[in-house]
Amino acid sequence: MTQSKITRSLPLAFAVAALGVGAAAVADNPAGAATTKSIKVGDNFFVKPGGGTVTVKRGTAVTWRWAGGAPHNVTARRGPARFASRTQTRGSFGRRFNKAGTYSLICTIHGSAMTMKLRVT
Ligand SMILES: [Cu+2]
Repeated sequence: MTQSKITRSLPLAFAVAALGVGAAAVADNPAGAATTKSIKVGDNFFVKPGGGTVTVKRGTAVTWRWAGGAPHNVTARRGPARFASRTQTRGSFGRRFNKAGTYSLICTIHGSAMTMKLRVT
């Protein structure tokens, strides 16, 4: 009885949390395109082995999440803005992208072996 009540209430809790995030994002972006995107930081790649391109809409809050054990960073070498995370072995780094354009990102520890592109449309 108690067990099934807990199980049923969990999806509602997630839905409420998602609504809260959505409301905050919309406030930052009246155009209504705001969303979130999570990108994996592995050993030694972004997204997936071989890297890749991730496309998001303007206003998206992108979060890179460290999933491996080696030290990495997220550094923008080209694009509408420059930014860099700390070099870290765990945790995350987040940034909201409000300008359209393509960012060339690299981990400065692993160089050309660890790159990705982020397209903001
Ligand atoms: Cu790296």
